[in-house]
Formats: sequence, C-alpha cells, structure tokens
Amino acid sequence: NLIAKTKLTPNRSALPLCPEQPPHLVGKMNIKPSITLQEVTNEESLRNLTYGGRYAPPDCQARERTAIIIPYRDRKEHLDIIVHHLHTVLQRQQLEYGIYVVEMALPTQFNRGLLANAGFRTAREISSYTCYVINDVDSLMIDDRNLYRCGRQPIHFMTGSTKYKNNGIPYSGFHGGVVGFTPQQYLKVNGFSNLFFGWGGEDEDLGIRVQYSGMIYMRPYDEFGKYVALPHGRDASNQESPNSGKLVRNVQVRQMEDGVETITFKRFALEYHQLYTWLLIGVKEDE
Ligand code: UD2
Repeated sequence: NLIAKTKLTPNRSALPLCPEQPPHLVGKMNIKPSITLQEVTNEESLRNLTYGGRYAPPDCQARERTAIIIPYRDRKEHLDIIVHHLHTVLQRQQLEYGIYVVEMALPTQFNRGLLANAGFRTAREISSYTCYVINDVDSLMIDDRNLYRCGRQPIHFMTGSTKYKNNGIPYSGFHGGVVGFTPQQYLKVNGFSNLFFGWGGEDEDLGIRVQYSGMIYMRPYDEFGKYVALPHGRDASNQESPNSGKLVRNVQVRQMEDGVETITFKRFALEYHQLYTWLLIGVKEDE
C-alpha cells in the first residue's frame, strides 16, 4: 500500500509554534510573465524536501499543513516554473506542505473540478492537511504575504492577475485561479462538481456551492493577492464546456449528489517525485 508507506510525518510537537508573522517574507517579488525556469530555480529550497515534494519547517511547528493541488495536463514548462516558485515561497511562509500535481489522462476532456476532488481525496489519505489550496498551473503569486493558510471562511487568494485588465479580476464575483478550503469547508460544499468537462463554469459552480452552504469567500488585501499569469493558448483537450451554463443554473439540485463525496475516478498512477507527488487520473469510462 503506497499511501500507507508515506505516513511518515515525524512527531513535531516538541518544537515551538512558528511565529504568527513569518520573519523572512520579502513582500512583492520581481516576477514577470516571461519568467524562465532558470530565474525561478532556487537549489536551497529543494534541500529540505522529503519525497513527493513535501516540507516541514526544521525549527518550528507550522501553523498550517497545506496541500497544494495543481490540476494539470500538458503544460510541463509552466509546471516546472510554478513548482520551483512554490517551494521557495511556501518555505518562507513557514508552512508544512505537500505539492500534488493531478494530471488528467487522455483522451478525456480536461476537468479541473474532478481533478481537484481526486487530489483532495488522495492528499487526505497521505497526510492530515489542515488546508487545501487549488492553484492553476499558470498562476504565480507575486507577493509572499499572500499566506497559503486557510481561515474561518473559504479563501479566494487572487485579487488580480496579469491576465486581466489593470491586473485586476474580470468581474467581482470571480473565483477562478486559486482557492483554499479547510477539509471541513471542502466537505461542507461537497467540493467541486465532477461534471464540468472542458473549459469554464466549475469555478462559478463552486462559488454558488460556497454561498448555498452559508459561507462566503474571503480575499487577502488587494496588494497581496496579485498573480502573474504565464502565457498560453486554449488547449485542444479543454474546449469550452458546452453544458456549463445549464449546469451552473441548477447547482442546488446537484450539490449533494455531485461532488467530492460521490466522485468516481480511476487513479492510474501515484508517484513520489522529488518536487511533487504526481497523480494520473481517469474517469471511470476510461477503464
Ligand atoms: C480560468 C481560471 C481557472 C478556471 C478556468 C476555467 C484564472 C486565472 N483562472 O483559467 O481557475 O476557472 O478559467 O476552467 O482566471 N489545465 C492544464 N492543461 C490543460 C487545461 C487546463 O493544465 O490542457 C489546468 C491548468 O492548471 C490551468 C487550469 O487548468 O491553469 C485552467 O485552465 P486554463 O488556464 O486554460 O484556463 P484560464 O486561464 O482561462
């Protein structure tokens, strides 16, 4: 049982709690959409990783154990960049964390929500995370004061992206890019819908789930929540979802039957790479 073997988190309870304000944050970083792997690589941050891209501060007990879930397919260049960036930043944030790259097997249309749910289920079996952050592969935080900790309400970590006009968000109810949930919050909303194959709608659907569950999304200070979007075109296997408009209109009827609790997926692979844990996910029909 591969998962059982990874439950190795040593007893860290003898260490003092990490400070509320991580002392080594640098604030706004100089990151451009044209950033290269070489510019973002930081060997120092890779030294303390355990297999599967996991880390815990060596000298204090982290205030949060965060699983980063990256829904992924065929964006290796972006993946390499974001993973290096995250290791540098999350270590400065003094988090205990693991990075989970959740890849959708071909030939199925991409399904970001289903991958997030499969990542949540798997990460939860591997360790007892207190926060789950779903982060687009192309979205790099610009300011490390945007702490990847969860709160009393779900968090939409993005107040703006270079992808949008004036480095803002496209509309006020936008909840794409990067969101964070405690396990209790994620289960309460029943995660993402599994039905959004192709591009669009799943983030809106999740926003409605949050609202129907009596919660609201919080955002960091505007200045802290800015992201750089690495440039890309629309992917052939992620065409605009034809049903998303219809689906979003009936969230309430689906919410409890369609989500993280009821997901059926096939885990074709689970590998512990140096920089991240990699999952290859198919839907049931692919078997
Ligand atoms: C927006 C949202 C995103 C999601 C999407 C609609 C922002 C910053 N992000 O992204 O959160 O709601 O609209 O579905 O506005 N991906 C792959 N390979 C693929 C296709 C998708 O890795 O072939 C992953 C990857 O993590 C990517 C994410 O899915 O960042 C969203 O897909 P996108 O980047 O093509 O869509 P985008 O930028 O419009």
